[in-house]
Formats: sequence, structure tokens, C-alpha cells
Amino acid sequence: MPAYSPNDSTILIIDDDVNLIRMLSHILKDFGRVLFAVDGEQGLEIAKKHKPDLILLDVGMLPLDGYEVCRRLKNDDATSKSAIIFVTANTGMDTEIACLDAGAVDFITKPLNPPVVQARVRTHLRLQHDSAALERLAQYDALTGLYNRRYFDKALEAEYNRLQRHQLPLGIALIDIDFFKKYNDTYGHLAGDAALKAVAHVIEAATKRPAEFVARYGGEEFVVVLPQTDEQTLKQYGQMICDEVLALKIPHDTSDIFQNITISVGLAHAIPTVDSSPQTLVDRADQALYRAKTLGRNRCEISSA
Ligand code: GH3
Ligand code: MG
Repeated sequence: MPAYSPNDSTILIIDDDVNLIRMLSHILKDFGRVLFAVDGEQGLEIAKKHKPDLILLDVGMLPLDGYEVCRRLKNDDATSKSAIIFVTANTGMDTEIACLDAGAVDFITKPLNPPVVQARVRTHLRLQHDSAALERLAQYDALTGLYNRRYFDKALEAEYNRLQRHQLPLGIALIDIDFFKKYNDTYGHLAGDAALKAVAHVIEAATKRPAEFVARYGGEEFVVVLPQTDEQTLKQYGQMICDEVLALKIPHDTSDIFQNITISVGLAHAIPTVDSSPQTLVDRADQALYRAKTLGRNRCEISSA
């Protein structure tokens, strides 16, 4: 995880009392960038644009009160990750419960006590940092360092929808190592892991355009998403990774076809439509991969459907 530094955070204060904004800005000046808004609508706009780590939100504002602003922040994907602390003059238990029910992580009471405000803000900034770091880690496969299947499923769906809106093509490559069970049986599981890493590295290095990404799809299978790629370029890409894995020259004496590790690749290509789905594209790539296997392996096949 990257080191946590408490002074490079972004904090947004939403409050209709300018004096309170001034006071809070001063109390929080050492935590990083402090932004402010004087009403709910403005606060929502700034939160969307700057994605603050933490929002200090006044409860009693008009026309939108703090609870409503909090609900809207939590219901919008662009702002739902910011931690929210309510600032309220009301110390009753009902207010406390309402604040937490609305989705806040904590609340601070007025009149402000600077060391208490700083301590609460410090704690929540640290929690916020740790959970963001964990979330990033949860996207990766531990062995290869590639994105994992969970990330792939989500990212493919997003990419599919984006390209469907713009009517642009999407390519998928499913890659499977040939006779890998025999490799493990011959050289051992640790050597198998090292070979998996080497193949993963070659695929990743060959996948250069910014929107493209590689994920570990399962055991010894990888998947590549290639947005805005025409069919010809997709075929060239598939052949290139077959060639580059072979060029690694990882010895595989028990392979039925070669004395080195090889891969088979299944490709599929489509312009996404409203009534098609990313899964159909993956299924087509899987059928093409199956064909590559039955036609002899160490080759690349493209789905014609
Ligand atoms: P094919 O050419 O038809 O793909 O044959 P194969 O032997 O590669 O396919 P099969 O599905 O029979 O075997 C896959 C092997 O991959 C079996 C499994 O132990 C191995 N494998 C899957 N994940 C890992 C891993 O993380 N590390 C290692 N070392 N081996 C793995
Ligand atoms: Mg295999």
C-alpha cells in the first residue's frame, strides 16, 4: 500500500455559515486542500468535480438540508466514496441516529473544539485511505499481478456499454496455455507458477494501447479486452502473442506439439448493440479458443459469428 500522508487529502466543507467555514478551514489547514460550498447544490457540484476524501456537512441548511445532501452524495457513483461527517449544533440521540442512517461515518458538534475536530478528521482520513488501498488491491491477481476476474467482469461491462453508445468495435482475446497440466506434472507446481508469470508478463507487455487491459481469467487462462480495434488488427495481435510466448522458449518436454510452452488464442469481435451482451462476446471467443485447441494448438482462431 502507498504510504499514508495526512496532508495531501481533499476536504470539502458544506455550510451556509461563512464564519463556520472560515473557522473549520483554519482548523483543517494542515490536512491538505480545503474546498468549501455555501449550500447543498453547490456542495454536490464541487463533490462531483473534486471527489474529496472527506466532506464536513452542515445538517441545518436550506433549501436542501444536510440529510438530503448526504443521501444524494451516497446515491451517486461519482461521490459515494467520500466519507461524510455531519456538523451539528444538536446533540440529541435522534440527530445522532439520523446522521448515521443518512450514510455519514461520524458527526461533530458545535461549538467546535479544534483538537476534537482534528482528531476525528485524522482518523477518518486514515480509514478512508486504507479502504481505498484495499479496494485497489482487491482488483489484482496475487500470482501474476494482472487484474483479476472480478475486475474483468466489471470493466468489460463498462467498456461494452461505452462502445455501444459510440457504436465502436470491441475485441476480446481468450488465451490458454497448452498442455499445462503436463507442464506441472513434469516440472512441478512452483515451476508452473513461474511459467504462468512469464506468460502473463509477455501478454501484458504486448498489450500497449491505453484502453486495452489484460486479466487472469482463471487458472492458466488469460483474457484481453481490446476496445476500438478492427478485425485485422485483432488477428495480428492474436498471432503476435502466440509468437512472443513461443519466443520465450520455456522448455516443455512433455508437450505433444513442441518442446516449448505455447498458447492457444480465441478471438471475438463485435460492435456492441443494445440487445447483445458482453457474455456473448466472451462465449464466442471461448468457442474460437476451443477450435484453436482442436486444430492443433499454438494458434489463433477468430469467431466468425
Ligand atoms: P490444454 O492444452 O487442452 O489447455 O491442456 P491443459 O493441460 O493446459 O488443460 P487442463 O485444463 O487439463 O489443465 C490446466 C492445468 O493448469 C491444471 C492446473 O493444475 C494448472 N493450473 C491452473 N492454475 C494454476 C496455477 O495457479 N499454478 C500452476 N502451477 N498451475 C495451475
Ligand atoms: Mg490449458
